[in-house]
Amino acid sequence: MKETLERIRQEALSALEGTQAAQELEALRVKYLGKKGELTAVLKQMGRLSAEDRPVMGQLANEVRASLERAIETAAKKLESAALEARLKAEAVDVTIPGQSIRQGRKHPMYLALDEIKDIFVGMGFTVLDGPEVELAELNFDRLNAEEGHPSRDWSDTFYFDEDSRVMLRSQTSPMQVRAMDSMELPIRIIAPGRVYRKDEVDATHSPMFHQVEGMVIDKGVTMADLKGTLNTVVEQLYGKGTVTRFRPHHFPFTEPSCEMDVQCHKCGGAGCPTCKGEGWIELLGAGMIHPNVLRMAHIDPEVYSGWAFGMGLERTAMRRFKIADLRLIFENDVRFLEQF
Ligand code: 2U9
Repeated sequence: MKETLERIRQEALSALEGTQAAQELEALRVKYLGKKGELTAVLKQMGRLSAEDRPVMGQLANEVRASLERAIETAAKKLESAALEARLKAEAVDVTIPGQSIRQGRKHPMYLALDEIKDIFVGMGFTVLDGPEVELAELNFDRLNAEEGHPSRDWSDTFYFDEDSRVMLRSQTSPMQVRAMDSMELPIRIIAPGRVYRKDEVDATHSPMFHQVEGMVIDKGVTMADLKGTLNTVVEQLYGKGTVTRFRPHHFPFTEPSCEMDVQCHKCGGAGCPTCKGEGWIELLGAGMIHPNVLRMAHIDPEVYSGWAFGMGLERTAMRRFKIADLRLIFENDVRFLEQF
C-alpha cells in the first residue's frame, strides 16, 4: 500500500505540473481525489490493514491527499493568472496613439444675440414665452387690429394653409402676446422670440423665414415714458452705456402711437458712413403703445390698463452686432462662418 500511495503521489504531482486548462485540472482532481478516484480507492482498503499498519498508512494517505490538494490549488492559481495575463494582453489599449479630435460646434451668432436680449429682459422681470408657428389668422391679424383687407393679410405676403385664409404660418410673434393677454394675470411683462414667415424672395436682406423678438408690458399707468426708458436701458446694455437713440413716429395697426427706434451709428458717431448708409442712424426696432382696440378685444379695459409693445428682427440685430454683411450667411450654417463668433 505504501508503494501504491507513493506512486499515486508521484504520478499525480507530475500530471498536475503539466496542466494547461481548467478542465484538465478538474479531470485530474476527479481521477485522484474523486469518489471513485485512485486515492479514495486506496483509503477504502485501510480496513484490511493490521492495527499496527493502519495509523502509519493513514498518516501517509493523509499526507498524500494534502499534497495533492495543495498542488491542485497551486495549479489552479497558475492557470488563473495565466488566463488573466492572456486577457490583458489581448485587450491591451495603446494609450499613446493620438486620438481622433472632435470638431467642436459653436453657438449660432443669432442665438448669441438672442441670449443677450433674453438675459437683459429677464433681468428686468420679463418672462420668455414660446408658442406655435402654425397660427390662426384670427390671432395673427384680427386680434391685432389688422382688419379684413389689410395689406399684410394678402395671399401674396402670407403662407395660408386653407382657402378661407384661417390657418397660416405666423407672420409675426404677436399672436403669442394675444395668447398671453388671454391667459395670464395682469400685470404682464413678456418677450416672445421665434420664427416667423412671409412670402419674401431670398436676397442679402430678405428671407421667407426669419426670427423676431417681440415683447410687451401691460399694467396700470404705463406710458410712452416707460417704453422709452425700458428700451433705452436695453439698448445701453446691448451696445454700451451712453449709446444715443432716437424715436421717430411710425404707423402699426396694433399700436397707437407707434414709433421706430434708431441708434446713432457707432462707426461714424452720426456723421454718415457706409455702415449706416450715410444716414448717421441705424434702425433698431418698432414699438408703440398697445392700441385700445387690441386691449378691448382681450377684455382688458383701456381706461384702467395701458401697455407698450415692441418688435425687432433677430437676424438684423445679429448682423449689426457681429458685422455680418449678408443675411444668407445666417441660414447657411457653414461651420467656417460659425467658428468666427
Ligand atoms: C400685441 C400688441 C402689440 C408688436 C410690435 C413692432 C412694433 C414692429 C417689426 C420690427 C421688424 C417686425 O421683424 S420686423 O419686421 N415689428 O415694428 N412690433 S410693435 O406689437 C404688438 C404685439 C402684440 C398684442
